[in-house]
Amino acid sequence: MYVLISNNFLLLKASQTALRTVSQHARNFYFERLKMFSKENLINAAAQGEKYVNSNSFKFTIQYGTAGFRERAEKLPHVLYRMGLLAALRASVKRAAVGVMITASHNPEEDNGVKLCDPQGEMLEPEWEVIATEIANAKNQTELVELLTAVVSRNSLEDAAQSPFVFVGRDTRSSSPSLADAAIEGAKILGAEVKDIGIVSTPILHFVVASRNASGELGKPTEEGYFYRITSAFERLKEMENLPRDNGNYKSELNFDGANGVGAQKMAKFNEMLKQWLNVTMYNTGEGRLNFSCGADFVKVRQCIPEGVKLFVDKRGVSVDGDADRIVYFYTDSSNQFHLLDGDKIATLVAGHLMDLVAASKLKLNLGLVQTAYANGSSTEYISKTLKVPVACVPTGVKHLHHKALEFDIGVYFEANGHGTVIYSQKSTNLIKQAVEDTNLGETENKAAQKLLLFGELINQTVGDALSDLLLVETILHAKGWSIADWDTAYTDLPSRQLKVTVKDRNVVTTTDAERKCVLPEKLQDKIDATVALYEKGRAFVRPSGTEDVVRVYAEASSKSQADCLADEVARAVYDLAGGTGGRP
Ligand code: G16
Repeated sequence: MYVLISNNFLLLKASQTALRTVSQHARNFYFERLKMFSKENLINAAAQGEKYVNSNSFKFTIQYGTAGFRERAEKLPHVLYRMGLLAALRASVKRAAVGVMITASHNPEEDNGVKLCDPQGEMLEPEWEVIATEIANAKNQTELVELLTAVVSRNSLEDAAQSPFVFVGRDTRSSSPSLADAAIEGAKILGAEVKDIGIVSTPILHFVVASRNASGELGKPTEEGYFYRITSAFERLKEMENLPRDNGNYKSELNFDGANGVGAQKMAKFNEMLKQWLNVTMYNTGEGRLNFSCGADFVKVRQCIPEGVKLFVDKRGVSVDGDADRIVYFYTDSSNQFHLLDGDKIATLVAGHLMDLVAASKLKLNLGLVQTAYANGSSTEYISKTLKVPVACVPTGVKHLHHKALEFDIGVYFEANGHGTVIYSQKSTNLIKQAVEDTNLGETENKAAQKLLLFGELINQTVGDALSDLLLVETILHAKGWSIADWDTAYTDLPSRQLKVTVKDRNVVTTTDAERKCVLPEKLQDKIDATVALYEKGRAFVRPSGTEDVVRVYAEASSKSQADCLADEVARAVYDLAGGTGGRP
């Protein structure tokens, strides 16, 4: 008995001590949290980042461009560390998870970069792009601490007590793991809980972030959750259609060019999960150099079959880019002529199909399409005159298209380079769900609503997603019983040509009117106008790239040779008036 009492006494004592220790930990934890963004911790964070700085780090200014920072990989470690710091601050301000994606997308293997993703899977807010640029370029620790302190005080984060949450993903570049480590260290030093999701496509990272903040509405916030959501919707749409695997002119064979990047790895997973429906032959799966003579950007700009791909007449070929957020289709006809079906063709196919479903469902939803200046003139004419869909034009960059697309109940947006998606407003989703559950609705209306709902799940609505877009296109072609040539007959693209001009400073070129008019340098637009006037159906514009150190030139005209000549002339005008370097084009 004595022993028992004694034991109980000891146990009581032990649990009191344990409780004290636990509450001490909790207090420490609380105070640690309070110190997350204290001046002391910001100074410490800036000091810890010094190991990523070298004598060349500040010899150049880096800009948050069309989709984040992009540079030669060796110039980026300090930028990535600082973007880790920024991500922790951003997550605290938004009180939600954010994402950091290490990638330079379509750029060469030697480049790398970072795209920051906001809580709903959208691109970083423009105001914060400015902050990101300042922080990336801070010349020394003092300047960096000042900038961080300004963010903390502007957003009253001094007492932030909740640990921010940051997802980090990366592409397959050899420089990506160490850059991801730098970003992770930066985020952690400011108290963030970091989930490293390894090698993923950019759209998977965006989905995972959105999904974690959507309280289960999008499924699990993991790569598996992404595959599950998309493949389930794909299979349920197939079940509803109840058609054979090959339907009419639609055949299940597909030739896939993975750009030697992450898209190939993730497509292999879809391939395995959906082999009942698709017969995919994979090329450029990682055996060659990333984006080199292959991938969506190469195919779009060069308008030819990517290296290594064997294509039979009228068979579908498809290319994605280095981080699998862009997609283009292509084929060759019986006269060995190459045909490109780019983002414009995808947009028209998708918009047309969704419009038919909206009409069949009798739901009152307005559908609109968003393009950029790169959209082929024929596509814009087809959308407005044949599809009779409202069409808007915005500057290059998914963030601009996404923003505009939010104005519609169903917003379809695609850049000609194959970057795009569809977004349903909350109102549309609610109306569609109600229609699906409405037992009084006719069978046709109800089925159309069910399909609209499933398309909304098949589509990665957070951002352009090459693989989700691929399954979307395949589903529509299958349902229509169309070959790629059938799809291509909707309208004929005007021949076009894109060129790059290297200049001393690409920022001397500024534009307006959704990049269709050049403001500076003076006289450049006059020269473009005068040149364009000489070409039948001529149109051309120039703009500074936001991902490469070049000025881009786009031209279209009634024939291929005319488009080529027009592009060459405009490129020479850029070279002459905007400080061209190297040989004159
Ligand atoms: C990024 C953007 C796209 C943009 C492209 C080219 O794509 O996400 O919206 O069209 O850059 O931009 P720029 O002409 O300014 O270089 P990605 O696939 O490279 O990330």
